Amino acid sequence: MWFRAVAVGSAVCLAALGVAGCGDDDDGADVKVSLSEFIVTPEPASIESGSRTIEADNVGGETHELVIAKADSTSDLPTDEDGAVDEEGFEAAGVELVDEAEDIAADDSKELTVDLEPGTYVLFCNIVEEEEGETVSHFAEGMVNTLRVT
Ligand SMILES: [Cu+2]
Repeated sequence: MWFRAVAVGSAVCLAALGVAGCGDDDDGADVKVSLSEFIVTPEPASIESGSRTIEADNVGGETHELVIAKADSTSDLPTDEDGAVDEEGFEAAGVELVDEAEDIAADDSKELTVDLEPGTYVLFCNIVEEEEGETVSHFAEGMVNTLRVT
């Protein structure tokens, strides 16, 4: 499902290359989510409900992803021993996975179109990597934020 949204997003991105670049505000996304080490910033942070396009814009230097989950707060998300979000545990925790855009390379962006009901959504990157023998969870490092839908 997200694959199709990604393909559309990439086509828009390619078409915009050389004209205005990718990720400019004029591409029609309702929310632009900036991803970097290790911050997730939605702009705006509050939008109205309905079918909305969300652009995940990797402005950092590493590959990131954007996962959208419906939960009252970040602390509702179940985590595993690495400090990463345990997406397998969503149902038991009453958290709903809405959509995700994976493998967004540095300077790249992907777009999702999602139906958003009023409430709180948690936006995070759930990449876990090994760095010099240590496990680094992007979520645990701070790649999480919330989006309010009214
Ligand atoms: Cu990340």
